Amino acid sequence: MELDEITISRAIVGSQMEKFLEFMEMDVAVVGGGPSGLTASAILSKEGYRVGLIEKKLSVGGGMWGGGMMFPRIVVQEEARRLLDRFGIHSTPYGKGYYVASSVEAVAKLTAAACDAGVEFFTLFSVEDVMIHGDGKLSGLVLNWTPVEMAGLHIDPLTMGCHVAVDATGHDAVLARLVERKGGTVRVKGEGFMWAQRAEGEILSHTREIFPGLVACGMAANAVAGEHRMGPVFGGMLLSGERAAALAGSLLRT
Ligand code: 48H
Repeated sequence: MELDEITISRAIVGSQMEKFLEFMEMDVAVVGGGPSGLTASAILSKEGYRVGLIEKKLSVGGGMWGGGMMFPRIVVQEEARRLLDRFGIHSTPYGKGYYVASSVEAVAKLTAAACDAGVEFFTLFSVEDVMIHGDGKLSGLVLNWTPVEMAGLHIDPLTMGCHVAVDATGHDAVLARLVERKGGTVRVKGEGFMWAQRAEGEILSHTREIFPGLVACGMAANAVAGEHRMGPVFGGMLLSGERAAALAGSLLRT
């Protein structure tokens, strides 16, 4: 066949613009493509919701790629092992109740599960604000291209509407802080010292709707709550993503 560069360009721009327009109104906008966001989006999409995953970087995976101090391994505890199995991530037992997995495989399989479930990815999109109108509920995101943000260009953003947003932005808890800064009823206490047992034990109670229409999950949930950090044990991130999906699902059904 004869290849034509213009057709190739039209295919890329046309199909992505179609998706962008389709997702101008979505059920759930998951912001952040780390382990908690990938888990939440894969589960919600599999349940039939229209889910967009907004990620400011070029690739998803967040802080999981690097494992612990660049050793590409993660540890997952017994309680979350079923999620490794659910996503087909191989693991090896290490002592009683610890499982070790490849961080690369974990990111790849979570991402593949999200793709298979129908999640639409918007990479290099950076959330810089949120929409909250008179009803006091978060109703959408304000976004710009990450390169625009990096270059410090003065270019106005665009918006995408959503019924529920999930703050899966990790340590920075970006959405929670945006709402707090503009006078919303969220208070971000900031994350505490390393204490894996406590941080992993409490993360599910911190995974909650922190503002109408906004669910915090993963490290963002712990940062909002002033909870400790846990280092490279990732069970809590997967469990928190699963819980965020359940919460978002129930918000969508009410
Ligand atoms: C779009 C954004 C924006 C924005 C950020 O950090 P993550 O991996 O988040 P989690 O919570 O799923 O996982 C945390 C885990 O990786 C970790 O760091 C742990 C367990 N640490 C423990 C410890 O003690 O240190 O991913 C967050 C993602 C990243 O990919 C960001 O690029 C993205 O969110 N993001 N995307 N718009 N404004 N801000």
